[in-house]
Amino acid sequence: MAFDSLADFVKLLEKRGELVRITDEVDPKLEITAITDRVSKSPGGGKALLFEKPKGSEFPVLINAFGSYKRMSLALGVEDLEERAKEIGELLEMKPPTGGLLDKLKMLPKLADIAKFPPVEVSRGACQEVVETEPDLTKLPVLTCWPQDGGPFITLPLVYTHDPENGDRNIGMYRVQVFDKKTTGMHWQVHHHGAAHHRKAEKAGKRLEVAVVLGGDPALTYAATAPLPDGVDELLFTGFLRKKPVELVKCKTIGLSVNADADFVIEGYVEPGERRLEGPFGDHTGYYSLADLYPVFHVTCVTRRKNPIYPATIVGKPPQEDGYLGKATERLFLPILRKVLPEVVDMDLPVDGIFHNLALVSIDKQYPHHARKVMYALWGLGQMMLSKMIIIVDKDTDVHDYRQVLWRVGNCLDPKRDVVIVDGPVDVLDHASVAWGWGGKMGLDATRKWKEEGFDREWPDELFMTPEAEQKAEQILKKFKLI
Ligand SMILES: Cc1cc2nc3c(=O)[nH]c(=O)nc-3n(C[C@H](O)[C@H](O)[C@H](O)COP(=O)(O)O)c2cc1C
Ligand SMILES: [Mn+2]
Repeated sequence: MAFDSLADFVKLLEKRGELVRITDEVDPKLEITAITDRVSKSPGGGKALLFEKPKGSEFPVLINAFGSYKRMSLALGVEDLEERAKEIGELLEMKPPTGGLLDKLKMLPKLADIAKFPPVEVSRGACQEVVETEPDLTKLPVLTCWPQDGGPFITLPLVYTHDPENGDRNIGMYRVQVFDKKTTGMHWQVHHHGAAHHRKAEKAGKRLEVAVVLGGDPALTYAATAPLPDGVDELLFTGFLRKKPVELVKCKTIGLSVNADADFVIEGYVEPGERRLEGPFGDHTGYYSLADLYPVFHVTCVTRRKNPIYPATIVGKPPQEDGYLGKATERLFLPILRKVLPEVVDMDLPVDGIFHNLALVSIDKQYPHHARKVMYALWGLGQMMLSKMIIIVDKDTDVHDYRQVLWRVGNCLDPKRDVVIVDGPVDVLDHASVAWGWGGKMGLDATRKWKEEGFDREWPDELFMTPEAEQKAEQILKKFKLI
């Protein structure tokens, strides 16, 4: 179920007909993006691509490897994402055994599973087969994605840091702009855990050690994008996803340990107080995120496999590869969200609504203004705080069917009564908000309105045909080959 390396995942993709090798020379500057953008916008997300001859580098580039529902599932070791979502639900449902020995025994496999999750230190790792003490990032096939980008960007990095106060580890995916052989930007946004570690280090006037890791088991790459709660270890989550602990090796020049199966490890540090202009960058909004001041990463060493694969992605106008990483989060985190908000029946974050900017949520409405309670709760819950628009519907609406949602909004909403406008934090990538990092938010209550909510008119019934007439219709339609 777990992959020993990124190369192993490539092998599986190839076996399943999910990968195309591009044997022609292609430039990582714009050309790889132009090709991948077309492929990822083809029906179902197209194929994963392995660019074997990126111009100017000896390392092959893997891209769009997560870019379909099937490949995203395979990356997590399952045929269908829902299998992993179900497991998370079951884990959270675990209750103390009330019955006898049999009841307790039934719990054992699950508990054994949990005991297997934590990462383990090993003495050697494939990620250190080659050690380059004179690091040169320009040897990597780093993509310059869009014409107005500020330079080349590492787009699928796992950024390791430790909390300077309590030592908690964090791994986040934060893009890395390569400035020169040994220096990069560090684009951890203010709401994310890497930035929190950096704030603490700066407050203490301390250097923060950072490792930027590329490749290894794709389950960990996904975990770096997942909105885990503060202090929850991405490696523990990965151990759970892959049913095998992540093996760690000590870095050569810094005190961190990283996943031993990685393809590349870039070791270094961020100095307190140092900033440099980062960006612009063609972003997942489909617009350029503007250049801004961000911390600077100084590279002390690069280690790698003998034959590494350079993993990459591009972002831009949706749909693209990141949409499938996002869909994995939507499915895997629904059971967790429902632990806090059990009234939530389902949720859809449409890729074209720029994911968390627009959330469609169905609820089992139990009391007046229940929809508002859910909106406010979501605006206070982890990265859902960045949602700009939340649409709440009753549980009989399928939130994945956007036509149904529009039909409810068109019908069940009085804008004067049912729209909630508040202020709050928004994504720093949001260019329309009144200010950087905060702005307006809108909640639409498209549920059926109740008398207790002040609705004193009669709410009409929806149209449904009788079962008898439906039966007759079925018979006639079949007979005259109308269906
Ligand atoms: C392809 C991709 C690129 C991303 N780039 C960034 C980025 O540059 N900066 C950032 O703060 N978050 C970025 N994110 C989002 C974070 O990875 C995500 O919010 C994650 O949960 C952060 O981890 P954390 O909660 O441990 O901070 C990106 C996500 C993806 C899928
Ligand atoms: Mn985290």
